[in-house]
Amino acid sequence: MAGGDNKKAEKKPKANVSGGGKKKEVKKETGLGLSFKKDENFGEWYSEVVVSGEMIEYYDISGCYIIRPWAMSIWEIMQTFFDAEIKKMKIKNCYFPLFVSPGVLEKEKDHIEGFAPEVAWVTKSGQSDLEVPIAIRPTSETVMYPYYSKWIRGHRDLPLKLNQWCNVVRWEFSNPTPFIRSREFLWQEGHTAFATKSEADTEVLDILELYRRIYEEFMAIPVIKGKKSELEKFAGGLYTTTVEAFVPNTGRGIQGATSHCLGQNFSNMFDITFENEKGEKAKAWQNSWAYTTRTIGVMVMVHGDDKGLVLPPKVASVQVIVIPVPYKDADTQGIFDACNATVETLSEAGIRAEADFRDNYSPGWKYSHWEMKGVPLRIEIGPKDLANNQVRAVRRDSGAKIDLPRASLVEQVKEILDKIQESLFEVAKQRRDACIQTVKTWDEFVEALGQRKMILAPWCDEVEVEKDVKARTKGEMGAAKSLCSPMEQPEIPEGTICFASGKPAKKWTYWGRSY
Ligand code: 86X
Repeated sequence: MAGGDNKKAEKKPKANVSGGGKKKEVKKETGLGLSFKKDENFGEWYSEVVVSGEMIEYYDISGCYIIRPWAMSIWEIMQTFFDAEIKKMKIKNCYFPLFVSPGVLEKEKDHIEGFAPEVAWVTKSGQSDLEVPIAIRPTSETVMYPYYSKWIRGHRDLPLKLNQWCNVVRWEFSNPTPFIRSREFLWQEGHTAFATKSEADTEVLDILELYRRIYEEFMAIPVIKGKKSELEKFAGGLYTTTVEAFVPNTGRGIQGATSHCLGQNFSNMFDITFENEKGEKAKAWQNSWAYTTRTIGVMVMVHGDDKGLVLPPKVASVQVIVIPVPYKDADTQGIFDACNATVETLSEAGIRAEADFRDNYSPGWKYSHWEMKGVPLRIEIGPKDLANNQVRAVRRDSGAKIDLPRASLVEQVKEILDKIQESLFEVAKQRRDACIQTVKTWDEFVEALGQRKMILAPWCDEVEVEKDVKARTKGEMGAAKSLCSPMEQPEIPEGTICFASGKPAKKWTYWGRSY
């Protein structure tokens, strides 16, 4: 497989986390913690925490990463939620091939022009060149829509609502980052077709709401629902909606997921037409929408700390880790039995609990290990706890220690897990909100951008003005762009002018640097 020149501007992963090469000495778990601090060296901290937290292993192809069970289980929990919700909406799962024939890719030429360098191609089988090279899907419009054209004949064939869970490949050249920017990633892509625009419009927002829930209810990350500008929308579509998250440490916005109304652009291109009730030929209205494994990266960036990952209870595959704390002369068997009983009681109540009985690690080592992995709640059971018929619980997010009587264990653990989930969201929201700055003038805008803020400004909504903002903010850290116009628009008083052009303002829009 070849994907063009891949030597451009790639940051080499650190030696101790890189795959490949001779100096492959993988950093052994020492339990001593991270060597980088989140507030001092965010980039290195992130690379280290995803590896030490056992989410990611680096791979010997740049931009590709091994998703280990600890991260995959998070993906699966979100998948279970989202999959059930879209099934309620009568969306059906399917699977289309990984490979795209070049002819069909051509068809979408106008829209893939800018993307073409990112397309990876298979050119050989064994030693012989393929007669016709085959592309690997970067997204599946061109794979799926010829069949939509075939399957949609009359109005009774609509709506057609399909989704697939799959991998896609985009051969990116800018610095790869686990989850955030990888050359292969997992996603769901939904592709739907309707007889009317209003049905399509409704679905765009229904899906966007599910994306908000994934971020806010599962990942405990606040997001802003909004609409992308003409410059930032998917060029092939009519309009693009988004949930935008923010990473305070870098001062960058990040698109969390996207739900597009494609209008009739693709039905024109792929001849997706149907006979309507009046017997006339009509073009289908289409949507597409996706969220990716990027969600996991945003979660690490927002919640992680200097001890490692911090997992929200709702997505943690282990919500409670039980650790025996035996002393030499203590009743070790009694402690082990209490640990087993605790796991059993919690598991029966639907709480994901495990015990760490490994005898080659000390309790202290285990504490840091599970803190590194971000388990929301640790339960320690020692001789004193055994004697008092209690356990000691320690919260990962706050470090707070609470003694829990074993009689009310389930209720109290449930309550604490709920509190952790709620508190992670509240803390993240306060930090995010503290980074939002409302400005009215260009000078205020530039100042806020210098302070790595997410900037809310009144805008005239003109493409040329956004291009101008990009040009005027070009620099070391990257240009500012519009992130989204929030669905919930604050009032725009009469006479409000655009922060960048001085023309009458049409809408409030978030601006900033972004991923
Ligand atoms: C845009 C648009 C759309 C379905 C979504 O955002 C939701 C799910 N697709 C994706 N896009 C491309 O069309 C694209 C095309 C090529 Cl050829 C490429 F190499 C990269 C791409 N990246 C994004």
